Amino acid sequence: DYTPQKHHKFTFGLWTVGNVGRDPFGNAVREPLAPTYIVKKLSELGAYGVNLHDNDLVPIDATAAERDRIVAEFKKALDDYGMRVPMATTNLFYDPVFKDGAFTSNDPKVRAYALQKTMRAMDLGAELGAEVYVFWGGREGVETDASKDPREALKRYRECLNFLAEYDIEKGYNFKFAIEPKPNEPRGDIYLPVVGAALGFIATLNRPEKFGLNPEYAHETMAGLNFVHAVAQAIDAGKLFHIDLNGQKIGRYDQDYRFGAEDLKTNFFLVKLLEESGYEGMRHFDAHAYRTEDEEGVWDFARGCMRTYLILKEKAERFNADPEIQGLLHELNTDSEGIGGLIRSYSPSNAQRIMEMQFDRAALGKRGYAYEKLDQLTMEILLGVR
Ligand code: 3MF
Ligand code: MG
Ligand code: MG
Ligand code: MG
Repeated sequence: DYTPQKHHKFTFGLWTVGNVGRDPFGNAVREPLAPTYIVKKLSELGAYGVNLHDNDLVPIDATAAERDRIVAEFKKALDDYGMRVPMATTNLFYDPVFKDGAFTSNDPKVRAYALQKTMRAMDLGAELGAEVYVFWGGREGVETDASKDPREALKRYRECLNFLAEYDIEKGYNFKFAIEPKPNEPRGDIYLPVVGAALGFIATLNRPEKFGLNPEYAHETMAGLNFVHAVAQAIDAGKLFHIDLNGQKIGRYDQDYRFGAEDLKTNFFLVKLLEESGYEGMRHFDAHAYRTEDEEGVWDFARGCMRTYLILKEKAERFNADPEIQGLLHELNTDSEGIGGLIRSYSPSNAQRIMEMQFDRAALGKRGYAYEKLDQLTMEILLGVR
């Protein structure tokens, strides 16, 4: 039974199931869905919560009174349907004011406006009970490097994030700030293009402990990278604060397909990694239905994301319980002579013993690792014949 339950911690953005199918070559193909209706539908499908940009809920030009009315209605829907808002973020990319970036714009007025908009959106996120606050720098980039020195851009980016960390502390919000890297689109190049770049940047902030990552499958995959390795590095650094799950082909435009729709094997190892790592955050889907779909197709899409995750989770359990696979893995990881212990940490005596070892290089080079067998057994689990 692959029925999603609240305890699975599945979340969707309002902007995901609410996506109306606009693309650079064509207009909307679906009617917008009211946020309160999305809350109801997702709850019925078994999701835990819904995430949002400020303007997914409150229009950018809303008056204070309109804002309060919209937020009150939305909170009522959350209560009525037992839904939470675990993550909030700022739309710093849609309005023309951000065409040269938000925190990295050449215009200091735009940078100040971006800070104001983010502080207000943090107030909103805190009011809705969000614990994670995401920074996707969608417009933080360039088409031409003639326009700004990338070192200056990083300096501005850092100043703004440092500023917002202090705002968070002063207000007592205690958000976990999660940076979401992306290599390009909508800018020709976006700063902090991949997970590794963001990890390096976090170390230069005033309060690195407040910052972590929100890696997205599509974004690392657009760059042709192995998403499982990126997530593993974030976990290894204690920085996996959130995750954006979806589907994407390498080398294409930003597709945001249903989770698991592309590269089943990578997604299998991704789910296995998340489940085995002790990651306790949300399983968030940042994706949307194909443009061919009507509203029914949107809910098929949402169901599909969660169902595929649960199927892959079960496949991971099957992988772990498979005697032949486990036998191969056991053989690969045996260390009958205790050599691994010598490598684990440097000491003069460990160095001495390694220096004195006689290696049969030819024999070591002839060894077969049986990865063909291992991968085929994995494939057979995924293909449902094992
Ligand atoms: C774009 C994205 C964004 C971010 C969002 C913050 C609109 O490719 O992935 O979605 O995820 O802004 O979470
Ligand atoms: Mg994305
Ligand atoms: Mg995307
Ligand atoms: Mg995303």
